[in-house]
Amino acid sequence: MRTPLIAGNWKMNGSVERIRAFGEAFAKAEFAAALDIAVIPPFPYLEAARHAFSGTPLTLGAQTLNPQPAGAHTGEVNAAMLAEFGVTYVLVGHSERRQCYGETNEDAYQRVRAALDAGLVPVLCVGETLAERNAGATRDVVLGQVAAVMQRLNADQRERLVIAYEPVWAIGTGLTATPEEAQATMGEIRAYLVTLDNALAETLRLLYGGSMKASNAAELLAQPDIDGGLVGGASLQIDDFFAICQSAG
Ligand code: G2H
Repeated sequence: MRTPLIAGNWKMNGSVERIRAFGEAFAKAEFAAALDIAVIPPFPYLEAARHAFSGTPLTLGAQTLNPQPAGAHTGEVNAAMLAEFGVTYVLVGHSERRQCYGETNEDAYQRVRAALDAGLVPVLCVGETLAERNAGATRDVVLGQVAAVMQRLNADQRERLVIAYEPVWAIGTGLTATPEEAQATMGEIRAYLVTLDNALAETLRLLYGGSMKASNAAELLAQPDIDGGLVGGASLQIDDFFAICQSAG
C-alpha cells in the first residue's frame, strides 16, 4: 500500500503568521489512516516553519533548488541548504518553472540528482499544455517528461521519487481534470513504471495537481493511480487544506 501524500504548494504566497497558524491548527490533527502531509512555503519561511511544525504531522518542502553544489549563483539555493533547514521534499520541474524560467527536462534531471544526493525527496512535476492535449499529445508529452529523468536514474534513486501529474491547463485556472481524465494519464505513468520495474510501479507515489480543492479531492483521490495531491491555491487556507487531508487520510 502506498501512503497518501498531500503537499501544499504555497507558491509566492504566505507569511510568518500563516506558518504559525498552520502549525497550531495541525498540532492536534489526527487522521483515520496513515497520511504524509507537506507544506511547501517560499524559502524565507522554512526556518519559521521548521519550528512551527515541530510536533505536528506537517513536514516541509521547498519549491525549487539549484543543482550546483555552491558558488557564484546569486539568488540561488542548493540542496544541502534545504536539507540543513529540515526540508524533506523539493519540487522539480513545476510547470511554472518550465514556462516562466525556461527549465527543461535536462534541468529537471540535474535537480532531481542534486536533491537525491542531499537526501531530499524530489517531487517531479509533469503535465501537458492545453495545446498539447488538443493535439492528442498528452501521453507522449507526459511520459517523455517522466522518462527523461527516470531513464537516467538507477533503481535505488528511482524508488525515492514522487511524481506529480499536473495538467498545465488545470493549474490555477479553476479547471480540474475529471477523475477519469486524471486517472487515464496517471494510469499511463504507472504503466510506464511497470516497464522499468514492477516493485517500483507498486510503491512510487503519483500525485494529482491542478485546482484540487476540498470539493473535488475525495473523488480524485479515489482513483486507483492517484496517491495524493499537489495542492496550490486551496493549500493556503487552513480549513480547505485540512479538509483535503481528511479526504486522503
Ligand atoms: C498546480 C497546483 C499546485 P493549483 O500548480 O502545484 O496549483 O492547485 O492552484 O492549481
